[in-house]
Order: sequence, then structure tokens, then C-alpha cells
Amino acid sequence: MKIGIVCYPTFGGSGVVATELGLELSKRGHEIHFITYSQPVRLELLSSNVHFHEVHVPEYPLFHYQPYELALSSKLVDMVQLCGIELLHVHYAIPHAYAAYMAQQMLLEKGILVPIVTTLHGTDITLVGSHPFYKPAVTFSINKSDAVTSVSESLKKDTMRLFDIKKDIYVVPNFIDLDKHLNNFTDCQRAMMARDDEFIITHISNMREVKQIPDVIKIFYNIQKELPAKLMMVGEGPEKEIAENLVEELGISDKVIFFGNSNEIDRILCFSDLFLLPSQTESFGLAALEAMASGVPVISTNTGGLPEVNIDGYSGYLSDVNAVADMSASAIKILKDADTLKTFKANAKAQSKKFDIHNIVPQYEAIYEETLDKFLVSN
Ligand code: GMT
Repeated sequence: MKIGIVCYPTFGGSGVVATELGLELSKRGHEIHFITYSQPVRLELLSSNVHFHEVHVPEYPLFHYQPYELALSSKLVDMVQLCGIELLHVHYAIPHAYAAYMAQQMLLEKGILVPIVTTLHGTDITLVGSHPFYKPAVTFSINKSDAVTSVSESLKKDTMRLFDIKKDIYVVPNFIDLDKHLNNFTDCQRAMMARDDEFIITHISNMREVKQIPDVIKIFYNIQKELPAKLMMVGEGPEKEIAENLVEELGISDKVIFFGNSNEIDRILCFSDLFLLPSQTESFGLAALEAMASGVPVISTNTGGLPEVNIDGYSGYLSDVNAVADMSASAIKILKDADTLKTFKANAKAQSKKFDIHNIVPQYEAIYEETLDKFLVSN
């Protein structure tokens, strides 16, 4: 099938999922067209059946805000016609589902039929989409999509609770390419980061408020009081400076390394002992899954879809949001006993196998087939 994928090309989880999905679909024989404002960060290799079409938004001084939705919907119309795209899969409702619907209607006028599959990722529903400024447009675009998927049961429930949704939502969990995680890096270069007796604790995110970055630092502060440890902070975002100041204030600057955004997540995870994700909400927690696939147990909160990914007392521990003392105690419990740590590492890896890319991508393929068939019959 010829599939157009629309996503945010940045380091966010939704863009990563969309990119990995496109690459796997291309390996399974589909022709994939990424349509977005810059080349997705994990899209290193373009091949004969992976294409990238850049959306340009010309700057015009009259516009206080440049009309990206308009440029995107026009680009979708052009690319569907030029490349014969048969289905559009848009990741993140805002504004992608909205722009795709406009494109679909423009194409219909020309007698071209292209169905839309929308995948809801989390903040497009829980934090941004449900804001009264966006809600009518988000509700409309979800209801107008030909199929809607959500990355967890929890996000599906949130969507049904927050919006007036008139259609069924398929739950297709996020996934991981285990071959990539298992085959890479026999040489972990752990020694570059910490002494042999030090534990390596890692946090990876876009460092927004929802990630509760100060809690990451506070949990680590408690851990390092009990056990020798280093903290790897990976990612960029508005809360990074707050974290840097807190680290300074707590006098632990020599134990915390800030990496910025990285394309070498698996390299960092391969020498990590524990992953911290104390988010205020998380529809899935792809970063936690990536950690688990590298055999890194996870200390997380119990909100949103996290309990569907991280199993309490097995692949890590879950606590209430902001329960810093509880999360610190759980972290120390795992780290302080070598056998316990070994067991949790093995469990984390085993748990990640439930989300193997080879089991999940066929679920999307089945949805594409069904949606295309239904759409062609009803139009
Ligand atoms: O985590 C973020 O803030 C980025 C955001 C995104 O859209 O890229 O992540 C959301 O989608 C990811 C992929 O489906 C999920 O793993 C994250 O849990 C979700 N983030 C939130 O719900 C806060």
C-alpha cells in the first residue's frame, strides 16, 4: 500500500513511533511517504520505498502566526495526487487530523478517495487538545477520521471522557524494535561515565512540566545519599534550566551529566542501571519501554498508560505522582541488592517483548486494510 505518514519530526515520542512504524512498514513492502516540516530525527535512511516530502510555510509579515495547517493540507493534496498515496496515517491530532480532513475534502472534489487513520498520542488529548480553545476542532477531526487509534487503554478512556466521540477507538500500543536494542553495543563504554562501583541512573524526556523534572533530581538526590551513583539527564526542554539550578543548589553537580538531545539513546541505555519517569501524566511512556528493552528497570508514576507498560514489582515500581520519598525508596530497594537488580533487569527486558514491533505493526496493517475497504465501499 502507498501510505502517507504525517507526524512531528522532533524528538517527541509520537514522531519516534511514526518514524519507526514507517520504516517497518517499508520493510514489509509498503511505499511510505513522510510528509512533515523537516526530516524526522530517526529517519536516517531514505530508500526506494521511503520518501520524505517537506512542508514549507512561506513567511509573510502580515501573519502573526504562519498557517502551517494550510500549507500541510495543500502539500497532502499535492503528494496524494503526485505519488498515488492511498491512505493517510496522521500522528497527533493537532493539527494533523484537521489538516488531513481538509485535504481529504479537497481531493474528493477531484474524485480522489483517500481515507485517514488518526493516532492519538497523549498530550494532543490530555493536555492540549482538551483546552477549550482547541476542543471543538479536535472533536471534529477525531470524529471525521475514518479510523482512530490510541496508544493505550488509558488514553482511549481519557479521549472518551474528555470529548464527544462518536466512533470506536482501536488501541494499538507503542512498540519497540527489539533486534535493534539487542544487537547493538557489546562495548558499552560504561567506564567513560562512572566508576565501577557507581550506579547509573537515567532520565530521558523533552523536559516539559508534565515530566516533573524536579522530582527526577530529588529522587536521584535521595539515591546518591545511600548509594554511589551518577545521573544521566538526556533531552532538552523548558525545565532543563530548573533542573540545572536544583542540581547546583543540592551540591550534586559532579554527579549529574546533562546530555541534551541525543540520537544515541540505546548507547546511553546500555550502561544504565535504572530509569526514572516520575511524570504527572503519560499516555504510554515510550521512553520507559525503550529503557526496559535495554534491560533497565523503571521507577515511574502510576498515571495514564504507565501501568500498562511498567509492571509494579516486576519490571520496576510505580508510585503516586510527586511521591518522591516512595520512588526513592523503591529505587534504592532495586539497586542495593545485586541479585534483585539482576532480576529486575531481566524482568524489564522480558516485559518489553510484549511490545515487539513485529507483533504490533501487523495490527496497523489490518486497520489500514479494513479502513480502505470500508471507505471505498461507502464513497
Ligand atoms: O512525552 C511527550 O511529551 C511527547 C509526546 C509526543 O507526542 O511525542 O509523547 C506522547 O506520545 C508518546 C508516544 O505515543 C507517549 O509514549 C507519551 O507517553 C506521550 N506523552 C504524554 O502523554 C505526556
